[in-house]
Amino acid sequence: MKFNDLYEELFYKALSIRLVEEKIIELYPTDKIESPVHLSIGQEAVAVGVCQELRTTDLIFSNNRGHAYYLAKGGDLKEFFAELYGKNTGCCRGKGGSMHLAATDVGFMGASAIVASTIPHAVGAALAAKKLNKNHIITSVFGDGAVDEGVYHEALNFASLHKLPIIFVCENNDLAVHSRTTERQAFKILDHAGNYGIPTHYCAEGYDFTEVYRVFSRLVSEVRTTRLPQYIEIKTCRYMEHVGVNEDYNAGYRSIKQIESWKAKDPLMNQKALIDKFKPSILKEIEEAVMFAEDSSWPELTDLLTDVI
Ligand SMILES: Cc1ncc(C[n+]2csc(CCOP(=O)(O)OP(=O)(O)O)c2C)c(N)n1
Ligand SMILES: [Mg+2]
Repeated sequence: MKFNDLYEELFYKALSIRLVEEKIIELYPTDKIESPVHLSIGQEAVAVGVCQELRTTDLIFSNNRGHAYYLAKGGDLKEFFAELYGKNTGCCRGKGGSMHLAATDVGFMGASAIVASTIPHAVGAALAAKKLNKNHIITSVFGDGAVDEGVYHEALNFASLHKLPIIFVCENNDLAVHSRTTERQAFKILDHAGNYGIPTHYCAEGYDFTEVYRVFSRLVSEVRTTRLPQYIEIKTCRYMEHVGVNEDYNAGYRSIKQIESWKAKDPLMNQKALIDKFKPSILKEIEEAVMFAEDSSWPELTDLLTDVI
């Protein structure tokens, strides 16, 4: 695909992720996708803005809301749908499902259903990069809920103490399932991260891929040069329920007004001309990927223990 400028490229990538997840919503009632799905609809711009400046050799570790990062980092779309279908052509041979995607060939090192569990993996990879004198950098993406976990604190301390080339990205949608940060945290996320001696940054415009890109690409350059950790909190908004394919605005834990004000700023809802320009080719690609998943075969029983130990 040829783009007129960076804005178009970022828009195309973000719109692709949104349309992929809308396809998942459409397919889900058929039960062809049996794993739980945590959709990133509303949060795509963060993944796209973060991944744009990263090289294939840079490594990223994500949480269970990982579709957007898998795709933004360059993960294969056919293998994505095949994985969701549990087929042996999936990126994890059908054993990972939606919450455990990986595409190590493009530096998407994996996602995990266990909150905060990939943060120490990312720090370990950063330690390896340092010890082996490599020049790639590591990004660790997690939600505001991961900040509540003990291992998060150990990981930040270790990365700072050992001066590791890592960027921590906190995707703050203000929710861990249904609980707000004010109900869970007696501290401010950035104040607290800063106390570990890591420079901190904030981006309030998580709906705006160009702004995320602008802020994040500076951190990438910084870490490439200094080989020291950086931390960014990016504000965002999850439109759908925590897990599943429905809206849950009537569930009573957040206000619909807040979501509507976010949607009003969302380019993927408002830039009609660009949506019309790109949507047909993206939908074609999605249909091909779904057909690939449908036509692929299941893993054999004899494959049960391959690649898992
Ligand atoms: C260690 C652990 N505790 C609890 C859960 C249940 N759980 C799954 S997702 C989630 C909330 C995560 O919130 P956040 O990290 O902010 O990510 P978000 O869902 O908002 O993207 C919780 C508590 C879990 N999977 N792992
Ligand atoms: Mg959250």
